[in-house]
Amino acid sequence: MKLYEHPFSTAAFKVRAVIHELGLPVTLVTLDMMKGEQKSPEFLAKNPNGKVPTLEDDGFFLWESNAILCYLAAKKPESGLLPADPKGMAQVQQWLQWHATTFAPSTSEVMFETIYAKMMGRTKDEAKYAAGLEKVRRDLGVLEKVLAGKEFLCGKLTLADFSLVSQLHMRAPMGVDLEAFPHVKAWVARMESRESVRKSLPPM
Ligand SMILES: N[C@@H](CCC(=O)N[C@@H](CS)C(=O)NCC(=O)O)C(=O)O
Repeated sequence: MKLYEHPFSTAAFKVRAVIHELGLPVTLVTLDMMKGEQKSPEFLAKNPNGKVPTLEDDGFFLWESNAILCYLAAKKPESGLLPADPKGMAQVQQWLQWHATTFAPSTSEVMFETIYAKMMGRTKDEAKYAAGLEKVRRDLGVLEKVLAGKEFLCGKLTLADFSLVSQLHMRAPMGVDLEAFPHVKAWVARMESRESVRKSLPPM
């Protein structure tokens, strides 16, 4: 298998972490995003969105990081990262969809006004930043309630933890403080202490 990715892509980070967690043989292919390799005709034939991460497995191409996580976990059902029982499976899907529809958009708003604005050499739009931060705090409040008395979102370690925690690894430059969310803070520390996650973090 090959994973087309970039070290600074949040969506690729969680896929790398799950690859390490499962011990799957996957070759990383880093695209030169500054040169626009992700929009080359050759790459668009693999993923018409021109985005990373994209997985290639013996002629089969798959994009959207959460779908890739499910595909990889399905190759190792014994890992329990994607439970097979209806409730367990649906609960993981619930969190993957909440990631895609809610938490990735709110954290991306904040990333856009901090990390990306700096990279693009423009000043931060304070109003947009404040609005994004408010949404992130709303979402952290949801995670805080769910994580009270639990080590992981679904009770035991699943894809949900890898997917959601990936939005927070750049919390310092994003100006996101977890002090008011002690259960989230402990969960992030728990996830970031895993070798699979540590090995996948971008070079900062
Ligand atoms: N929803 C997608 C997001 C993918 C995405 O936005 N990837 C970014 C990097 S994090 C990308 O490739 N951007 C390049 C571009 O849009 O040209 C997923 O979860 O895989």
